[in-house]
Amino acid sequence: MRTQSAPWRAAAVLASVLLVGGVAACGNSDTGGGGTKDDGKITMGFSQVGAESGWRTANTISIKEAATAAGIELKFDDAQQKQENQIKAIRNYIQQKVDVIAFSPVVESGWDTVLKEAKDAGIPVILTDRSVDSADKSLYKTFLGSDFVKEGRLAGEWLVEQKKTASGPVNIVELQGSTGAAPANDRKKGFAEAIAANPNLKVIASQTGDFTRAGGKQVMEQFLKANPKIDVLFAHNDDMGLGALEAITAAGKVPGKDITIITIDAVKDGMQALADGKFNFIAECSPLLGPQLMDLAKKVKAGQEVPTRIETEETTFTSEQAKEALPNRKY
Ligand code: GYE
Repeated sequence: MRTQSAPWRAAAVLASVLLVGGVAACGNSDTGGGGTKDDGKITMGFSQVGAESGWRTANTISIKEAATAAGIELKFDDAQQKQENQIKAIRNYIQQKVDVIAFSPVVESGWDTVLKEAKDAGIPVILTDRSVDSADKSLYKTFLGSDFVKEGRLAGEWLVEQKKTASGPVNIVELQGSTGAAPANDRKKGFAEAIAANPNLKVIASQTGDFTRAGGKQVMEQFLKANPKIDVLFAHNDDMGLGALEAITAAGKVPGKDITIITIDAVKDGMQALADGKFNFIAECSPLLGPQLMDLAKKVKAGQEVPTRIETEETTFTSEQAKEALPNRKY
């Protein structure tokens, strides 16, 4: 019987060698410079901005679902739009020796110290959705997310086209996203660059509404009180635009007619408002970053090279296009 078991044993040894090799190829080797656990499973610590908007909710769902689908253990923290909470969460993940840290930085500045701590601990960092302004690009492996300047530019270019025959001044109010956030800085910049093509187009007031409906409503009320003639609202996201709708209606004006409304994101509620003619134009920003993020985490952990910048594909919507797209909209 011994002679019969020998080939079987050889096969078993071979299988276990292949298995170990396979697991290493799937990302448990040390080459990723990552965490120190060796249980064959990737653990990701993710620090989310908050739950400020429909976009954010869809983004969180995408990340959680994709982690489960990819077999990645996800530690998730909601920072409630506060940088100090994100720094705390990242330090916790470093202490827990997770394999990969991913986060969506609430603001652009002030990350160098904590990112250096992660680097020194050998834990790779992936930025998703929003970026940081760190000069040292070696502090993170890659940035997966949208081109926010382009989104602002697309919004502005649409307006330039709409108002090309305007003979007098077109008064624009702007609801900015959270102060210091990359999408707020960049969307403002892209929009300003585009509308510079027509000197009639003027931003007469610009303030943060913190990316929330409540913020959008409150700031729009102030805008309406202070400015008798508002022709256009540019809101840095759908939620602020949706909040502003209430203020505009309460002021006796018809949104989408008396005031042209342009937003960014294209979440379902925004798309509904666009289809209903209350909004006039949306530049899309996709929150469905989960599957790509998990894929990147596996690659980074396996020590594979990844592009330092991965841009999300996006489009724009008019009211007619929103009507068509709405039935198939996932978020
Ligand atoms: O546009 C907004 C959210 O960072 C792209 O954050 C994201 C922005 C999104 O609160 O709705």
